[in-house]
Amino acid sequence: MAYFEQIGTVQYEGPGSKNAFAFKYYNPNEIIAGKAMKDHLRFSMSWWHTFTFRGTDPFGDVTIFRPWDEAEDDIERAKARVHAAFEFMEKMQIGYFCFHDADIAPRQQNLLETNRVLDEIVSVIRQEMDRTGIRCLWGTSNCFGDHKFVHGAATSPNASVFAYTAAQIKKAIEITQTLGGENYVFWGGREGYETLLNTDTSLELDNLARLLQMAVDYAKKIGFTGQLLIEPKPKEPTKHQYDFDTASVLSFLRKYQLEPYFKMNIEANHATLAAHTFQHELNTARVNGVFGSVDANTGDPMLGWDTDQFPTNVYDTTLAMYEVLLAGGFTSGGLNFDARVRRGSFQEDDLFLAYIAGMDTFAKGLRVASRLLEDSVFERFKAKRYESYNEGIGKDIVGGRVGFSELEAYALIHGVTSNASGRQEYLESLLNQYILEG
Ligand code: XUL
Ligand code: CO
Repeated sequence: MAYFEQIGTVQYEGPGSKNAFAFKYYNPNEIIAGKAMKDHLRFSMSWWHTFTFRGTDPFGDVTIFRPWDEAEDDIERAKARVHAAFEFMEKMQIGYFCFHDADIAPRQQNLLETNRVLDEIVSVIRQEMDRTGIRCLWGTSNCFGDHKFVHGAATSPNASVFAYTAAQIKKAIEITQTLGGENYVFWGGREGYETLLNTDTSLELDNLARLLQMAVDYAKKIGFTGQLLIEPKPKEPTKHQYDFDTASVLSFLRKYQLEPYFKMNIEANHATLAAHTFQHELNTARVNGVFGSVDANTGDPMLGWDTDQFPTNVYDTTLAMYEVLLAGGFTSGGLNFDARVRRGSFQEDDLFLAYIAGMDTFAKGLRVASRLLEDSVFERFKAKRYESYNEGIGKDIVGGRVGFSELEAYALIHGVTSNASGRQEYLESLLNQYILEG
């Protein structure tokens, strides 16, 4: 059964097109900087926001009624979603999907039954993957939604919840492996605290590290070769999430000697919630060698919560793709649209329009970023700005050849040379010029 009969495969028609159901900037096979756009961007669909989100918010009930949700039986519903999802990805020319265990298959009375149903749905997904060639970017486990996770999962004060979390993640890694997932993501859903008055942060963080080490060991044991990723987020649902941002995740990983095994899955709206720009988070991951993948969305600048909107700001996507290109591009990672249509955008075709908007905005960002790099616009400026470290005393500082005494002797004789302008406004207008012209 087809769920989107009235919509054909979305094609590239170029910036002049007035067809709402066409790409204006995303041309999958066009070569940009030596690589096809589809290989640069590695777009992925999030199962949860695209196929299970039904428009609810804290104030309101379901607004989204999908034809694939009509079956009474929840296992039949899960299977219908698989077929709808693959039809959607094929028509959108999206090569990857990401999933939580909980959104591909309904939870059952106990772990054994839940795992059995998971296997049943995974085999339907596998068939669809074989039919279409669409691949799994990453899998993850939902260790936050169910009531047992009320006080956290690996950081719960209840050891049996820790054990259950481990069992759930074990299964999620196994099914990710069965689906050929290129990564496995840890998002610390409720790993954080509401108040320090009842929280032993030291034990909770040790336990979180223990769980991650067990995951590393188990992945190795079963030969899962996908990249393990951590997705930082500063708050929501808890007041303080331990994986606050890239810098705090890095210091945690370093403390527990886990850094070699993990990279970052950077989410745009999570960066905003941490009072960072998306570019900042990507930059921190890149310069520390832990850039992995991206959850592509945007927040609303007026709202302090995770709105998971489709990204439509070319300025942000340009700077994001600039960092991605500087990082050498995606390897196992990709651009997963961890984004959902607004509650009011409840028609099926809104899903297409939303993904077209997000994909075109990133495609445009890629085009501009690659031209900025081709012309070394900021690189040339930066090279000049730091040139005092290429010779004389600067070269000795970075070469580790001088200490305080030598530098004091130098300062006494030479004082300081004059500083140069940072030219911020000029650089910002150059960026505008590239965005507007390209
Ligand atoms: C939550 C979030 C998740 C993770 C996977 O804010 O972004 O969807 O990406 O659990
Ligand atoms: Co996410």
